[in-house]
Amino acid sequence: MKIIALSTFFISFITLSIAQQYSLPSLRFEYSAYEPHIDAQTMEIHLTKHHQAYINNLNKAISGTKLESFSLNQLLLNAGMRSDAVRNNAGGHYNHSLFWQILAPENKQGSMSAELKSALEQEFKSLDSLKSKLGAAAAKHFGSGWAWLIVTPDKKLKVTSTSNQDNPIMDVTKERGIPILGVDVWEHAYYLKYQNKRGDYLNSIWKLIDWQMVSTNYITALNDPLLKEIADDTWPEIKEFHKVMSQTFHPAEKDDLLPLQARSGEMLAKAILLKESVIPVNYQKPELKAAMLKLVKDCDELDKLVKKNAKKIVLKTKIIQAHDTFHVIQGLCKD
Ligand code: MN3
Repeated sequence: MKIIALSTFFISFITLSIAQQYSLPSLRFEYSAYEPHIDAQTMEIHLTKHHQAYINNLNKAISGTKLESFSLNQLLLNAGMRSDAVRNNAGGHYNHSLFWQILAPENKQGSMSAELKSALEQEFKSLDSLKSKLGAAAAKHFGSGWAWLIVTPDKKLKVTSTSNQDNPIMDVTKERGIPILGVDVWEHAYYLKYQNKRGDYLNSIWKLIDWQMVSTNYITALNDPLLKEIADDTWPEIKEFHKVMSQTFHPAEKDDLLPLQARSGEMLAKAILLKESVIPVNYQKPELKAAMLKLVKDCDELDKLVKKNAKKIVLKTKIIQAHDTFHVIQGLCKD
């Protein structure tokens, strides 16, 4: 009996330690603390019913799949490859977690850091102008969605909006970056108190924004490796080249030259596309241009050797060289 109990315990322990289970975060203050701008009932239903439902549905959607071992950021980054259930509910969980974090009652808010203040002034001239930009992005949004203040891959601030539970981390979004402030523009966020007066809700929400928290998010976002992942993701030509390089180079390492022999022309074409692509702003430097030219030259030589039926050892030496050049390019794309 004891043995069975112990092994059952052990199995559930193992399952628990591998499976990713999301859970509801706590609010920083009581439901009523956000009044009169957001009423207690709205806060409670929003957190315990709406947010909880995103979490339940997300856990259900990933349960028993390889997505259980993915981080939330990984789920968001490649949202375009996920089911609607994962995309909507991972977004719903991330977006609401950020929303609760940046809200605080008027007398409990910290002040804005000098860094964020200066970045805001540089981008928007004044806090008032940011508020009206973000308010306009939210107000003109058709249907349900979010308005955002994000840090872009080139480390600038930008106002954007997304539909449903999408957010700017996702590859399905046009303007990408890490959100540091998000405003929920779903009716469930304001309807009990404001009914159809979305504009009044949007004016009031500013009274609840904790700028100290947004300042912390700003510094965190600037240093977050996720920003580089988003930048790479917005450079499709390097992803495309990387794919064909790894699918030909790794077999070649094991003396299987067939994939390379079949795809050397494609590799050359993708190296040319890469050289001619728009390099993300924060990677632009002369060494990178030079390395990309060298890559085209390497791939061109490789393609010619393949077409001349060169010996395996010659092809292998040459693809190692092209692979080294690509490594130089990747190295130059680190901040
Ligand atoms: Mn909501």
